[in-house]
This record gives sequence, structure tokens and C-alpha cells, in this order.
Amino acid sequence: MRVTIPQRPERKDLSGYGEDLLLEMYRRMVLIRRFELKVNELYHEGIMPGTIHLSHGQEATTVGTCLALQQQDVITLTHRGHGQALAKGVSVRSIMAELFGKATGCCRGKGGSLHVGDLSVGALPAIGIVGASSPIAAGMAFAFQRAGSRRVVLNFFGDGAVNEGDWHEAMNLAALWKLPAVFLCENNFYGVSTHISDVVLNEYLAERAAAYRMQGVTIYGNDPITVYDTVAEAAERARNGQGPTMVECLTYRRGGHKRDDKGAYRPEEEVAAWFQREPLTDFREYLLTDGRFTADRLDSLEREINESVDQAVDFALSSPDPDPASALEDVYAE
Ligand SMILES: Cc1ncc(C[n+]2csc(CCOP(=O)(O)OP(=O)(O)O)c2C)c(N)n1
Ligand SMILES: [Mg+2]
Repeated sequence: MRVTIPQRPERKDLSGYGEDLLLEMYRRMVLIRRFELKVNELYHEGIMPGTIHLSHGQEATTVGTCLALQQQDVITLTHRGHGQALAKGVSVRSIMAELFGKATGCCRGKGGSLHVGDLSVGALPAIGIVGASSPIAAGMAFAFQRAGSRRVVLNFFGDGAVNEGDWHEAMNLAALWKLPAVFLCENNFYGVSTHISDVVLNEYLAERAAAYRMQGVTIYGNDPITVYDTVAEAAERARNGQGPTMVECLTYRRGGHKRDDKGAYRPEEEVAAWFQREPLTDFREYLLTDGRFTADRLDSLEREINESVDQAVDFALSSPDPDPASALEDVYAE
């Protein structure tokens, strides 16, 4: 097993980035973190049903990515999809209600954690089968291309997807047909308990893009500015008919694969190094060095976010269960 600890990129001068954009980046990252920690608490108290895969630690990748897209662009989500959905703008109340299986949830309580999403904000409800979303993303990108629209599809997948046949087929067709797609790998180095270096010889997964004559780039995924800039450029290329890009974001999940997994298979030095590369505190410091934001302002934003998460829990708990008579609705397209 090979441990990879990337260097943090040099901090840029943020003056070229709008105040609203920077605050929205911070807001969404904090929202994802607070949402995930609250959900984890509720799950362990036995209040929340089902299963959950938390993405805390990976917020900079999901938020930097989604903010670089336009509202009409579509993302496909993975099994670790709460953060991806929140980053694209799915409402916190509707995701919380979905996790509780309530009729007010984003999938009317029929999908749960593994299927969160809302197409009205460009988040196709999540697909839990590893690698299976890539051909679906390519298909949507093909439809957008044929319709002559300028919409882009961004396919989120984990490092675990790159040995799946589906993924290779999608990468090949997308490159061949110059589809308006971005393939976004959240490389957190583990597929459940298997380290990526035990199943792939490439040092970086984006090397594989070259096999399809696709552009590929590997970046530090715990800085939302780096992610934002890279994805914005990739999306622009896709939108202009210059073909897809694979963007590999190096990041790390703070917890285990799911609920009761403590991640004990991870070497201590790897965990410690990545915990020092904490995206939220790093970005907060980054913002404070800019001069436009005070600690008070960021603190009050955090308080608002905490309240919105608590309100989402109240909303979910007081929402009705789905009506059993509706069980067969939403199964087939009308
Ligand atoms: C085709 C397929 N095989 C196995 C699984 C079980 N499974 C769920 S998540 C997961 C690990 C995926 O790892 P990765 O793609 O790196 O995503 P991460 O969990 O790290 O976000 C596996 C093997 C699955 N859902 N689909
Ligand atoms: Mg992984």
C-alpha cells in the first residue's frame, strides 16, 4: 500500500473572486459538515432509519465543483451523495426528510440516503451502483449535444469506479463523441477498506484519461478554489464542444466507509496528515486573510446554518409518512 499525501497549493490572491461566491462556498461547505454530523448523531441515537455514507472531509471537492457549474447543468451523484446534493442546491429540508423516509423528502420518501437528488436543480437522484452512473451521464450528455443545448453533465464517481467496465465504456464514448461531460473523481483513496494502490498501478487515476485521448488532470481536492477553477475550465471546454475532461480530486473522508465503520484499516500517519489538511478550517483561514470577511461575519453565518439544519430535522420529524396507496407512483415515466 502506497500512502499519498499531496501538497497544499499556494494560496491565491482572492480579489478576483466575488464576495458572494466566496461566502456561498463557505456556506455550502459548512452546511454539508453540519448536516452530516447531525445525521450521524441522529443515526447513532437510533432516531434516523436506514444507512448513511458520510462525505465529511470531502466538502471542498463537492462545493468547488458544483459552484463552477451553471444551474441548468446536471450532476450525477454517488452513494456518498448528501454533500453533492447540498452543493448543487437541493434543499436541506427535502434531503433531511428523505433520510427519514417522509413524504416531503426529495424522492417523496421512497429513496432514502442512497438516492437523494432533485432534477429541478440539476441533481439526478443518486445511483448507488459503483460505476453505473458514468454511462447514464454520457447518455444525458449525448442528449444535450443532440438537442444543441449548452448544458453540461458532471459525473461524480469514487476511485472505486475506475476498475468497473461501465466506467471505461462511458469514458471511451464520451471522448470519441466529444460529449459535453466532466468526469469528476473523488479520490479518497479507499473503496470500502481497499486502498486504491492495492488495485491500481497508476500513481494518479487521471492518467487513465490519456488512454481515451481525453484531457485528464489531478488536483488537490481540499481547496475549493483550486477545484472551482479546474472544473470551471473543464465545463467551459465541454460547453464549447471541445470534449470531456477527467478531473481527479485528491481528498479524504474523515470517517469510515459507512455508519459503524471506524476506518481502522487506515494507517495512523495517513489519517493524521489528512486531518491536518482540513478543508473547512483551511478555507476559513484563507477567507480571513483576504480582508473582506471578519470572524464575526463567518461565525454568524455558521449560526444560521446550524439553525437551518435543526429546523430541517423538526420539519422532517413532523412530516407525514408516504401514503401506502402511492407506492406504485414514480416507478415508471409517465
Ligand atoms: C458495482 C458495485 N459493486 C459493489 C458495490 C458495493 N459498494 C458500495 S460503495 C463501495 C465502495 C466504493 O468506493 P469508491 O468508488 O471509492 O467511493 P467512496 O465510497 O470512497 O466514496 C462498494 C464496493 C456497489 N455499490 N456497486
Ligand atoms: Mg473511494
